[in-house]
Amino acid sequence: MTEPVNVTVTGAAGQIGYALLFRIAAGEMLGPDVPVRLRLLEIPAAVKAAEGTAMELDDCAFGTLAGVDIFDDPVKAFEGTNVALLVGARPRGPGMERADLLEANGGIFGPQGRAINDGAASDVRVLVVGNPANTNALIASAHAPDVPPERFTAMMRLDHNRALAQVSARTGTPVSRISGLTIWGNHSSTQYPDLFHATVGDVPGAEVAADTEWLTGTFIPTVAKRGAAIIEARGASSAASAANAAIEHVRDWALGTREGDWTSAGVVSRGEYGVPEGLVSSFPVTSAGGDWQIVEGLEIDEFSRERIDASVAELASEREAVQGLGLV
Ligand code: NAX
Repeated sequence: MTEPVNVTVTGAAGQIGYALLFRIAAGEMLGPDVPVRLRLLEIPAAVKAAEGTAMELDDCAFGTLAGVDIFDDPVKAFEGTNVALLVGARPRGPGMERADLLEANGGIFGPQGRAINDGAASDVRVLVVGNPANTNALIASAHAPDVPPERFTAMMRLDHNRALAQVSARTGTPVSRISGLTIWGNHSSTQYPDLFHATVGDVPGAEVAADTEWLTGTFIPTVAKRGAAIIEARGASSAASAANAAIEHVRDWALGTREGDWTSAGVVSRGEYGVPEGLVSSFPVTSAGGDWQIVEGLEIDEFSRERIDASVAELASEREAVQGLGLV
């Protein structure tokens, strides 16, 4: 049997964790023939709940699950890890300022980055889900000087999938026949879902986007504010769709993106499309051989440029804030 892949999931007892772990264990993330060993990290108060989840994982008797270990210490949780899903984060509490939120998360993602640096396997790949995801990825990476920055990514796949679903609903085109969509920038309400390079069935995305009233009045805000709409309807934030997006992000990273298409992921900028170097921003990306590549050479018109710049400016100001706090 192949050697199991070590997968560390933080925030394992949370709602995304609950929607995620069973699918990873069932082989949906790395493939049906790849055994996984789960390493769950929680805060001490939630370890008991994580133990309950581990009991349920046992009870599924998944053929691809080689074992489950539970930790409340990041140093141990990331030992030998090949894939790290950083889901647990500090949510914004009532009256909490942005700087407080960034500082609280710095206290989580700094030590986790350090633990990954010191203990993870040399092929480690990291997906940050916990918000503010892009800046948390930046913080973790800054604490892992021995791990290439390309290995730290932030989840934009849920936004990407939300955009696909909206275009599908608008045009009646099956999702499988929509390609070339991009989410640019930050995982926040400033993100820019870009239809201009897409193909929707047999129609260029630019044609769908030509209805500017729908584009600016419905499509862009619906995608960008979908998280809030889910909370309003469900009384809780997105969980199953977020878990699904995390699985798809890692699956594509490990196994490659679909031929002739790209997806969106928060990856470190080397200055592509004018995004300042070092920011973890969403770009159009393909994956082959376990590495993301930014799709280059797309023409960006004024409409898109303005929106990309606004979201990237927000990322730059988050970086400035965490620099000011000494977190990067
Ligand atoms: P929950 O509050 O249900 O679960 C979070 C879990 O993390 C809790 O069990 C908590 O004990 C644990 N935790 C907190 N600090 C920890 C630490 N230092 N080490 C290990 N575990 C820790 O939140 P959930 O709904 O699961 O969401 C998790 C995160 O995902 C949140 O930050 C949320 O904002 C973010 N999201 C990101 C999305 C994205 O697209 N990037 C979309 C979905 C989601 O909103």
